[in-house]
Amino acid sequence: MDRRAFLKLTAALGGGALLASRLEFLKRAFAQIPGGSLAPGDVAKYVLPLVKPPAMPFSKGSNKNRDKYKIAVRQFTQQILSLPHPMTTVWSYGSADFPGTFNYPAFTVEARWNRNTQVLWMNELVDANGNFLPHLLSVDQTLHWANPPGGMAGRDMRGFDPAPYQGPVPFVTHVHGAHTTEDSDGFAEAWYLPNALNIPAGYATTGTFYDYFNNKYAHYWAPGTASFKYMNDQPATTLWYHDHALGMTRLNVYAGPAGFWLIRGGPNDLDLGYVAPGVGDSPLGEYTEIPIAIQDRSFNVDGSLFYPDNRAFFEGLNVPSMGSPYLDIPFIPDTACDGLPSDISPIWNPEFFGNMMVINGFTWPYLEVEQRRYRFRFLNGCNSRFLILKMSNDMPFYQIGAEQGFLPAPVQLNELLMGPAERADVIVDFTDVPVGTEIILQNLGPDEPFGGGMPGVDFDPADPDSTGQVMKFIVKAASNGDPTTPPMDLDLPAAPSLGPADYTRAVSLNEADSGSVRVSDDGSGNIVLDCATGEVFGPESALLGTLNPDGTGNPLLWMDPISENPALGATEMWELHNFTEDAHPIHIHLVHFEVVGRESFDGSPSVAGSNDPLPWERGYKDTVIAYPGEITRVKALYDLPGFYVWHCHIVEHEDNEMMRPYHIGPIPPGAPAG
Ligand SMILES: [Cu+2]
Repeated sequence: MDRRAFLKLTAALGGGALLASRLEFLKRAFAQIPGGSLAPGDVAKYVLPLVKPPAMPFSKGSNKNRDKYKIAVRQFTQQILSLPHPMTTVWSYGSADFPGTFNYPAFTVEARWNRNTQVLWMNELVDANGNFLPHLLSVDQTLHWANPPGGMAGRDMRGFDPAPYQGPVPFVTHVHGAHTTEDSDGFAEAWYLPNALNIPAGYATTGTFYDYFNNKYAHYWAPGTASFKYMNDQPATTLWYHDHALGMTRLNVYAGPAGFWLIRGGPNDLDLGYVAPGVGDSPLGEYTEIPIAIQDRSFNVDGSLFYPDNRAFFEGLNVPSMGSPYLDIPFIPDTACDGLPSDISPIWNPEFFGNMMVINGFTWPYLEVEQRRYRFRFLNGCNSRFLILKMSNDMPFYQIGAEQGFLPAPVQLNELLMGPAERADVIVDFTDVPVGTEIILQNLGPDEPFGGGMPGVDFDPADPDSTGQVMKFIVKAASNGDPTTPPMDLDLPAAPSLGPADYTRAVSLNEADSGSVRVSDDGSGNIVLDCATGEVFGPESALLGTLNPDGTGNPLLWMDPISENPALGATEMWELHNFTEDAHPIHIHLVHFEVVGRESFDGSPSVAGSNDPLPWERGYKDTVIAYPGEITRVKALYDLPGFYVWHCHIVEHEDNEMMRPYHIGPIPPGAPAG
């Protein structure tokens, strides 16, 4: 029995059997991935040009020491689907001083190495009258979430109202991969509501850690805002910014707000001679350096974003177009088996896979490229989906950088594997491609959770008619000479390696099934409560944790005391033990880490293809794929004191316990966590 089959069998003893049968069911029942009322086949591909997000303009107050921005998140409509489909209501960021800068995805923050960026982040999810706007999507109040209705005593706790939350939206922005002090990191409990006129009485308007940081550092943040400072004192690289509010990141990010944050200059940068859009440049102009955010989304025929509003969707049940079968189990706060309360959230879905590809805010765009080289900074901005990018004509990518800077040397690749939140800085050379050639950027990753392995061998690749296509390149003649260097000739200025670790820390990735809901198929395909003979329903959540002395995982909740407490200035090796049956992209805030290698529990070779770091993992990273049944080792310097988080970047997992706070240095007495 191979290891993958073994994992499947062991998983079948828990909730995995239901999951497996669900996937089989979906494959039988659908020609394509279920989503909203708009079918992907009804959206024309390659009719919209790729948008190249221009640079975010400065606000007043910038000086020779610091760039200053006022960046608000607002609600607006944007044409995302190909015509004649309607516009989509989305959220995104823009400069509060320049109304024309609001766009999904957001304009790019261009930061200079070692130069401070000060951002006043403004939650402006309000209507024209100053009243709050409710969420575009269904917020599950039964997760451990921000919970403003809980008031000061009940904020940042689990709620018990199974109805979708209709109140003002908590929001806090995190610059993913930024090296910042704790108060500027966007800690999940540092959220704040918009400064709306009609906040219901008794609601908490700020998260626990917003108040903690505001008081500790005497920030005097105005209501509905937080001012964060970024030092940009890290190797030049591709970061991105997005929401991080507790228990609702999946929804806040899916609604649109995200943008690139590029750091340029310093000892670990190289002027490669490519041209990126600047402040005031046209998003449809011609550039040779282009950030490309890839996101899967589903839509309804009215143009609105579709995201599931019930757990049954995940099970492949209660899909309106299919009638029955249905999912009939008790959810929180109802009573389940043995007189125990149900622990299954009614709305949350364990993963979500959109059925259309949205690239820089357009469905399946095209890009005209000249016969020359281009630098693309790819971001996997999907909620759950792992991407395997490939050019339809088999032309290579030359990867030069990962999340935290340049690789030690360029790597030629025919496929780019990217977990959620990973970035790949690549050069593509169209010089010798004949004029008129059309190349599809394909996706061979699965339309379901990823566990490693090869498309077509270990899993079915994405639907070739929809999510298997990303965008199209159309080659035209060069208008000028190409001043850039052939990629394999580049001498990259990668940052030096870390020294040996001072401390090795074992942590775990776990999945939990229900403790009180047991179910069976009633013979008609319906899944119903069956306390007497049913099997355990799952998954209930995914959890990080520590390792028990016997080598098993010790799952911990978000609210459990801090267990990862590196000394200030320590270099630590973290060993990520993945006890689940899926791969998880693990992100550690603040630090840039080296991938040291992988080791399977049973001694077989890593499903990654090598136990050594893969060639594109040899630069610094901030997000790493931890494969099932394996230990993944990462080493980093923990060099600033304070509270940070580490989490899975499958944002559905992150929102339901697959995130833990950690603290560097002694935990201050009286701090709200520890
Ligand atoms: Cu995960």
